[in-house]
Amino acid sequence: MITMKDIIREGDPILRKVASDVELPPTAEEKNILESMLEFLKNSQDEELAKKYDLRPGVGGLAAPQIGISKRMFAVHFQDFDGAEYSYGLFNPKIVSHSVAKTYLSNGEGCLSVDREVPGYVPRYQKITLKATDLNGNEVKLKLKGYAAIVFQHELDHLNGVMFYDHINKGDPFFIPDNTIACDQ
Ligand code: LHY
Ligand code: NI
Repeated sequence: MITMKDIIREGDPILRKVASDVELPPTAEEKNILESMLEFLKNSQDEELAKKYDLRPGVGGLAAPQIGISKRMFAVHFQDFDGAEYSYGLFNPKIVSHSVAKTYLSNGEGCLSVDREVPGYVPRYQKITLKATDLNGNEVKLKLKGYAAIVFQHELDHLNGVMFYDHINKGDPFFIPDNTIACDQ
């Protein structure tokens, strides 16, 4: 079972590496790891289990490099602002198209691998179309917008060695670029 002690923190070079493609079909071990990543997210969202295992509550996404595995896979488990549920373990996710428009969370972003608050806006594509292979071996094509698009892009970034704060404007952390709107409830 994955717990907080398994989570790689900022400063470890693995978080800055470009992860390798998973050769498909995935091995049983790769599938097991991705399933346990999804289980970690579910546990973190269960108040009792989060307390019991001392998990950071309400985590919505986890990428393999964050548990020390430099492979292109991540899990997400969260509800969108309008209640839509997203629960996936994905191999080799890829953005195949995206909007020009961008969006950002007014409260900024955080990261399981970052034990500090980093203030500032993180502009991301407002809409993306993502292709990947899911845990059942099916190719999936997901159209995502707003909050869901933000979470998936945050996780995809981890596969490319990118941290959320890399996107924050250095001179003016709350600068809003052209064509960018807040993602709010
Ligand atoms: N998990 C974050 C989490 O709290 C992801 C996140 C946070 C995405 C804020 C968008 C906004 O679930 C991770 O850091 N996973 O990488
Ligand atoms: Ni993160």
